[in-house]
Amino acid sequence: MSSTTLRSALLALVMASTSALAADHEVKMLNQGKDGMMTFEPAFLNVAVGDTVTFLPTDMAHNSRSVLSPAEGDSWNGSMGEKVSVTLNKEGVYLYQCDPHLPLGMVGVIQVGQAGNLEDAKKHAQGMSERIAVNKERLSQYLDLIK
Ligand SMILES: [Cu+2]
Repeated sequence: MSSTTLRSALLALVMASTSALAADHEVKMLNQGKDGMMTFEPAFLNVAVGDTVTFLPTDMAHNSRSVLSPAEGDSWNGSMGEKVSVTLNKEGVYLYQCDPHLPLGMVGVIQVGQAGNLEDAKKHAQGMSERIAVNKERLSQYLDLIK
């Protein structure tokens, strides 16, 4: 076997095992969580490219809708009280909210791989903050967890 053939065989193996290991992360939508009233839990996730995030209607009167994704990144728009899943294939920062509870600070942040669009995300978060009346600090606290 030539070294080039060996290398591509190894690469194929690595790619196959990476996709086989893609994780599914669960985020609960809660009336009351460890961050207070009306929260996603966990509201910050750092996941690998290709991982899936599933939002669970643990309490019913919530939804999850993405409001900022990196270029060509997936977006999602969950219905009220419905489970919604998204597989994140593009690196970057994703911001999402619960539509009825944005004023109560029900927001979340997902980092996938490198946070190349962090400045865009922070700028977008400023606009969101203007519409948050309670628990305003959450969004910036979650953004501060980005590495
Ligand atoms: Cu909500």
